[in-house]
Amino acid sequence: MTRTLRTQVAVIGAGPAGLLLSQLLAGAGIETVVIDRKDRAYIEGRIRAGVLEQGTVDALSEAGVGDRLRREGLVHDGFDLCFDGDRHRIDLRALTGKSVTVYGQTEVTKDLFQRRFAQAQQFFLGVSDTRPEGLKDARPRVHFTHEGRGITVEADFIAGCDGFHGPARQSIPPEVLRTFERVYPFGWLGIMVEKPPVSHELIYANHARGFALASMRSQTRSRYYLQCGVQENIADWPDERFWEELSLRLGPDTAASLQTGASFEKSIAPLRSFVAEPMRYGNLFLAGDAAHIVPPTGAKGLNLAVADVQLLSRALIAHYRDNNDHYIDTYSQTVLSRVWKVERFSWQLSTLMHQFPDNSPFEQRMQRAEFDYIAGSEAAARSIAENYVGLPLE
Ligand code: RFL
Ligand code: PHB
Repeated sequence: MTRTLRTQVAVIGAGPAGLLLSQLLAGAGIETVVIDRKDRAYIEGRIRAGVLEQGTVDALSEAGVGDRLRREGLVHDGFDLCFDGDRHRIDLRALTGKSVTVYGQTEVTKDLFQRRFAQAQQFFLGVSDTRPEGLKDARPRVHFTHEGRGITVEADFIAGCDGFHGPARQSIPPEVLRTFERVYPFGWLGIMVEKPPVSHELIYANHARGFALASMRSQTRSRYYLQCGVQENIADWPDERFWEELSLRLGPDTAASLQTGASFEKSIAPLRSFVAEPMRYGNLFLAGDAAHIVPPTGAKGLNLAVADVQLLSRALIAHYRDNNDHYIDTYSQTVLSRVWKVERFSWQLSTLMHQFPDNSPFEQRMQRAEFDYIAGSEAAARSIAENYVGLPLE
């Protein structure tokens, strides 16, 4: 028999977007039910983002999960762009007065889960057959199966925080939904290793052999990426080959201080730009990767999800607390205007920093000219910096 539950906001997805939304709403006394098709250990272990904008750090602090982040997060005042061995530091602090914080998405989700469980939040994890329904009704519903039992959550609103492959966006009628997409002709091969990072700041490198990124999670744990073919097989990338290729792409000076070791995570991620419009349909709101994807070059995906949720929580809180639907009515437009700017930055940095298989010699010279312009113009460098530290919410 199907069990029916009632709540104010049904949240599909317990990634950073769904967990933070639930937490921000709880702070205003608004009740949520959060469901996810994966279990907690899986979600917490998913290695993804590493760089948080100041606005993201502030939002997490406001949600009561800023303590460990402030203690363990590494504050970075700049990063390096390298082009064929030439190196230019983007001084974030000097150019914008702001910095970014290196703190893994795994840690963000652990902190949020811990806080939500401490407050006995209602979760259904490991569900299947998630199906949103009645999006234009006053009481929309989410149906799913949990531990073999059918469950229906009836709510005032549904928040689709279920990532790129989730069912929320797909439940918007095709005649309403418009999507915009660019798939890049390469992926990123990423590894994690228990060794101190090669440099105390991030290095993004465009080398004739392809892009490379030197990143980190802590003073003792490094994260490295290499541009690779989307169809490549991880088995063809034993650690030795990875280190050899990374050394070539970072150049001899940097490679001299590279500490190598056995990787404990290795995966290939495709690169994609994607936007779905609108981000609201009836009483369904999309937030995070459910509505948009950016290539990881600008480190924006998680930050964009957090910004969406800040605006969505403001809209829902105004609805319940002040009976004011202005922010609900303008949510999609407000969020999309920022999303498109962040898409532009991620696309620009990806286009500058990768080797494109069918780039003509002209396009190669354009990349070089853009790097030289950034390296020689404070205005150009500031434009990169202000996007990297995060654009204002609206
Ligand atoms: P998530 O994290 O994908 O969470 C969605 C959740 O929805 C669940 N779900 C369902 N639940 C119920 N029923 C269904 N049918 C469901 N289908 C799906 C999923 O199980 C999942 O738990 O989306 P969210 O919350 O919007 O968060 C977005 C971020 O995870 C993502 O944008 C970032 O990880 C992107 N990203 C980066 N972002 C940054 O801001 N800085 C970075 O440095 C950065 N680096 C990266 C990245 C993403 C990467 N990959 C692998 C895609 C580096 C990489 C390699
Ligand atoms: C990461 O550390 O995973 C990372 C850092 C910067 C990026 C993308 C990923 O642009």
